[in-house]
Order: sequence, then structure tokens, then C-alpha cells
Amino acid sequence: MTTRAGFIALIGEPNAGKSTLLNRMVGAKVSIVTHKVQTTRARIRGVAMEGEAQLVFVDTPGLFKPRRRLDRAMVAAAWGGAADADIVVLLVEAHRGVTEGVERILEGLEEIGQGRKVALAINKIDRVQPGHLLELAKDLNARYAFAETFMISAERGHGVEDLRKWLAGELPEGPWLYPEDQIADLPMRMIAAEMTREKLTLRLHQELPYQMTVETESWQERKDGSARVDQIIYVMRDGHKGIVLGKGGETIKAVSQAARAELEEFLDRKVHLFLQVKVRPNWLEESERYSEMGLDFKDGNA
Ligand SMILES: Nc1nc2c(ncn2[C@@H]2O[C@H](COP(=O)(O)OP(=O)(O)OP(=O)(O)O)[C@@H](O)[C@H]2O)c(=O)[nH]1
Ligand SMILES: [Mg+2]
Repeated sequence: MTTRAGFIALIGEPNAGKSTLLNRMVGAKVSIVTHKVQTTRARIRGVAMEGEAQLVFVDTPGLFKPRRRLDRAMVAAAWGGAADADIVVLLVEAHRGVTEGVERILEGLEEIGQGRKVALAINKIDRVQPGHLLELAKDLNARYAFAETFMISAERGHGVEDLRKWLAGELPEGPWLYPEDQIADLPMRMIAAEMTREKLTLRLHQELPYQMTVETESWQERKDGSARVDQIIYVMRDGHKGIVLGKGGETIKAVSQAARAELEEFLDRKVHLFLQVKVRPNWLEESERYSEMGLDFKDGNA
């Protein structure tokens, strides 16, 4: 029996559907998904099996023009993920086509693509007429020598099977990198913080999701088999604290309930989740916040 294993980095513009694709490949929600851009902040690995091949998918933050320190650290993490991978899959949104952002990523690929295969996945094909797709595939292939092109809908699952099979065949021969039943390697406290951040992001408007972060401060196992999880939501201003709490605390209550339900489902046991909001005007410049997110603080230097 010849086993294969390796890392497959999913890259693309914010909102391209990278996390959705990772979750579909793994068959579980490992990485959070929202309709807003810049949801994923660090590299998140998810493991999938295809025959004798172990595919370790690396979800990355979207690639965009960074402005803040956090943006720079996110973009560095994304390119770093691509540089460490055996295979890179670039996701491009079918209905948006070759945007300026996609052009910039193609430039970056000239270097990162050296020494590894790069596949193109045109995603969200459910949003366009099939006629557009061939033209877009041709255009993109004229700009970069992709090893293969796939038309997929990460959300609905179209084309995902073909992509997985192709990736399995392209990975190097070698022993598996994770135990067969492992699907993720992010610590549970981080997964739990991400779940809360997802629920907050879905409820908060405009810039607020980009100005907050969530950390799991403590995790206690209880004798009855349940877990007590304490998390802190860091915001930058007093006004933001009020928005996160909501009238009579209704927003934070709803967020807490939704996050707890998801966490309980993931762990298959009871969870007591306690959320606290703290104002920390400078959290975007604190190295500890970055290590909690799984990002390199130094990468955020201008
Ligand atoms: N119609 C449609 N929507 C999709 C598809 N794949 C993903 N989406 C939606 O696109 C939005 C962004 O998906 P994500 O998976 O969070 O995108 P991402 O690339 O991880 O985004 P960032 O983490 O911000 O870089 C979500 O609302 C998804 O439900 C698809 O195949 N079709
Ligand atoms: Mg994402």
C-alpha cells in the first residue's frame, strides 16, 4: 500500500470561499465562515482522507492590500501558508472574475508557484451562467500556467469531488502526517474563540468585526463531564462595548447562546460559556493578541 500525504494551501481574495471549501473537504466545520470579508485571520488546518492519501488543507486569510498591522500579519500568514505547501489552490469567484486583487495574487504566484503545483478553482459557479466560465478559465490560464482548472461550488459541493481526487493523486508519496481520525489541529480553546467571533461578526455591522478579537481565557473540565469556558471579547472603544452588549445585554446573550450551541455540537457535551467584554484601545498593537490568534506579531511590521 502506497500512502500519500501533504499540505494543500487554499488561497484567494477575502470572501472567495476558502473556509467553506476547507470545511466541505474535511466534512466538518473547522474554519469559521461569514458573508463578510477578512473572516479568517490565521492559518487553519483541516485533514481529509481520499483513498490512501491524506490531504492536509491549509485555510488562509484572504489576500488583500494590507493597511493595519493586523492586515499585514494576516497577508504574511497567507503567503507563508502557500510557501509551505506542496500544492496551492487559488480560488477565484466566478461572478467577480479577474479583479485587481486577483491580478495582484497572480503576480505573487510567480514566485510562490516555483517548485509547487498551483491549481485554479473557479468557485461559486452556482452564481453564474455556464457560458461565462470557459471564458474566465481561458483568461486566467493565459495569465498563469495553472496545473489544472476546476469549476466548483464549495457551498453546494459541485466539482469538489474531482478536485479532491486530483489533489490526492498529486501529493507526494509518504506516511500520513496526522492520525487517521484527526480532522483539525487547532487547539480547542482557539476553535471555541473562533466560534464566538463568527457569531459576533454575523451580528455586528460595518467596521466593528475588524476591531474586535476573542480569546478563550480559561477552560475548566467539570466532574459532570461538562466544560466551563470563559472568553474575553476585546474591543477598542467604550461605544463598541455597548454595541456588543446590546440593549439590555440582548446581543451578547444571543451571541453566547449561538456560540455555545455550536461548541456543544462540536464537542458532543454540555458547555457553560461565559463572555466578558473588555475595552482595550490598543489591542491591535499588542503582541499577545497576535499569538492568541496564531499570527506572528513581527509580520505586522511595516
Ligand atoms: N453562492 C455561493 N456562495 C459561496 C460559495 N462558497 C462560499 N460561499 C459564500 O461566500 C462567503 C464567504 O465564504 P468564506 O468561506 O468565509 O470565504 P473565505 O475565502 O474564507 O473568506 P475570508 O476568510 O474572509 O478570506 C460566505 O457567505 C459563503 O457562504 C459557493 O460556492 N457559492
Ligand atoms: Mg475564511
